[in-house]
Amino acid sequence: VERAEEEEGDFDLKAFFKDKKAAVDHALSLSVPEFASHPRASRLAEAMRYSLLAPAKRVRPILCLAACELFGGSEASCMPTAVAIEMIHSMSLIHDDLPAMDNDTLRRGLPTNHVKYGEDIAILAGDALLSRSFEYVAKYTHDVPPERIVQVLARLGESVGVEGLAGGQVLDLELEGQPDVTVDDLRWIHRHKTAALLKVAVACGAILGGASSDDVQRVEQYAENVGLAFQVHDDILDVTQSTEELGKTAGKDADVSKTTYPKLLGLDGSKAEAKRLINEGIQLLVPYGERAIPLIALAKYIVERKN
Ligand code: GRG
Repeated sequence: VERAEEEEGDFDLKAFFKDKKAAVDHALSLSVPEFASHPRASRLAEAMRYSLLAPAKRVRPILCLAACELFGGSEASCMPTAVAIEMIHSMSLIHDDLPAMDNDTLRRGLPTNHVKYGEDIAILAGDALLSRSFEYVAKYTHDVPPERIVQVLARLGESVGVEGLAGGQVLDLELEGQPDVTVDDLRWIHRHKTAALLKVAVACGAILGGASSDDVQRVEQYAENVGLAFQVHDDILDVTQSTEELGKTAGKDADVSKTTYPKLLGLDGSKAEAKRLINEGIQLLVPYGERAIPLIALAKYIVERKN
């Protein structure tokens, strides 16, 4: 970790982030049409754009691009996949906020999709974003051998299924309000609900960039650590922001029925756990030397962010 930190010296994460985020935001704005061919169906396109283009950090697409570049791939060859991953993320947030799930009214500082467009349109906007993500990778990925594109499509599918987002969401719902949730249960939920998408972002970027299967496995493990740390940090923010910044704009509600890391490990224990996960993740990238600096800096950002 010390060696990684030394090498990171002059790297300007802010500038890297700004540049990548601008490229991703631009690509996202072009990725979904504004209208349907029947004007009365255009509300669907509007609802898709509303959630996809809402202000957000774009952590997953940026991780995807950085992983591709680590192995010598180009931003252009990876951008359709980076965009697709943000589409999947956006779908999961729309569905997560629905009355049948978390029943939230605010997301990314805006009314949730179903509050703005109605539950029917919100469900369909999520479905259409999910299918658009696969269509988008298949149609617009250029200058990459087709077998890599097939691998990306297979992994994207896997990341949403039983061993991905949907599975994680189910266990989360099943265990809500239960008294005997263990740290292992919590890890399973977060490995599936949160880490799976960060993992697939990094793995797909690496595959598109031409990484060997050993390298893909190594960066996937980095991403799993980052994903778990992301969630531990999120739980920490929930506690610190809802007590220290009560009434401010964070928009985070401490949900009393949920088991969280601070409840199981305490606040200091949770901070130590996040640090351990990030340090182990960073350690995995040390063999790549300077080229891994963006991914190392991203990992640190994950546990230093304030929202
Ligand atoms: C419908 C097939 C299907 C799957 C969806 C609802 C669901 C299943 C899964 C829930 C996934 C979920 C909401 C996970 C939480 C992920 C998370 C940490 C979100 C916050 O991500 P940030 O901080 O947010 O990157 P921004 O807004 O910056 O993108």
